[in-house]
Amino acid sequence: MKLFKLLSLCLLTLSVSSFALETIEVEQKNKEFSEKEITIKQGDKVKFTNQDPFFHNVFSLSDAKFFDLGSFPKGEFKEVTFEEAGEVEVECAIHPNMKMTIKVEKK
Ligand SMILES: [Cu+2]
Repeated sequence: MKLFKLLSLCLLTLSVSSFALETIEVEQKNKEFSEKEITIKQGDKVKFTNQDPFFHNVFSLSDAKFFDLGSFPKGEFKEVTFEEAGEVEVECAIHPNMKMTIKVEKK
């Protein structure tokens, strides 16, 4: 009986850790990303929130993740899921100086 309890505890821990996908928030404020570089795991999401009183258009041309969120105004956010491992360079189409890196680690 004790062994059974231990086993089920192990299984529970395993399933929680393999399904716990994270959402990491990155703000766009003062024409900058709030993080210059983040490291996430495959399957994690990044939530891009615009905190500036003007539009941003977050995108990436990287092989590991190609996306274009379009321009969105203050207070709005868009989420991107990173399924593939690799390095993703994120930029803003409206402000060429805005850049950040997302490192996606293998799960
Ligand atoms: Cu911008």
